[in-house]
Amino acid sequence: MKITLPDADIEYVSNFYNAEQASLLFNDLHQKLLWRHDDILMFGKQIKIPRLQAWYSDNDLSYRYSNMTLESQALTPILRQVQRKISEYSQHEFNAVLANLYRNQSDSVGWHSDDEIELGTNPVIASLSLGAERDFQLKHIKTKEKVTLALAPGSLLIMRGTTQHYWQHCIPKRSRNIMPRINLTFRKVLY
Ligand SMILES: O=C(O)CCC(=O)C(=O)O
Ligand SMILES: [Mn+2]
Repeated sequence: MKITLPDADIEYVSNFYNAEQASLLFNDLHQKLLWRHDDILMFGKQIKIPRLQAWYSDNDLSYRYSNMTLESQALTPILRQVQRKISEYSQHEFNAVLANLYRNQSDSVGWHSDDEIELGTNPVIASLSLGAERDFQLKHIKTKEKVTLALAPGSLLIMRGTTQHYWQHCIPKRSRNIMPRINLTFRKVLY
């Protein structure tokens, strides 16, 4: 399904993996990925980011953002299998995946665009959701138009074209209890 928004090209596939496959994948990745609790430099202080992360890439590409460098691991066979399925569907090549683990409702990611210089202009970002459903918000940087999409387990969100240039996105904290969620964002790092 196409999400129709100005200056964006966003596709949402609700059942990219069915419920059973999504739950198996969640359990496997939850147990086996090398989850790290990284620090971010904020106002001169090192503070823990509100989620766990793991960075996997071909060719040992490291990943720098917000003053952190994530050390790369080679993709596991399961990540490779997921990458292949997403590449086939999207007709796009990826060479890296950032995994996020939101342990509960207090974990989040703040407003940002996936606009790191290493991703080039108009990057294609494919984002697979597993575990609990979480709200994903988008905000246009000029008009401030805001939309909320609920990302269901097994769903795939593909952002293309100028999306990262005009829109920021976030996963907000919530006050009601929410179970863990894993998100895999596949990217193509150019150098
Ligand atoms: O968890 C999500 O759906 C989004 C994660 C994200 O925006 C990122 O890792 O850049
Ligand atoms: Mn992002």
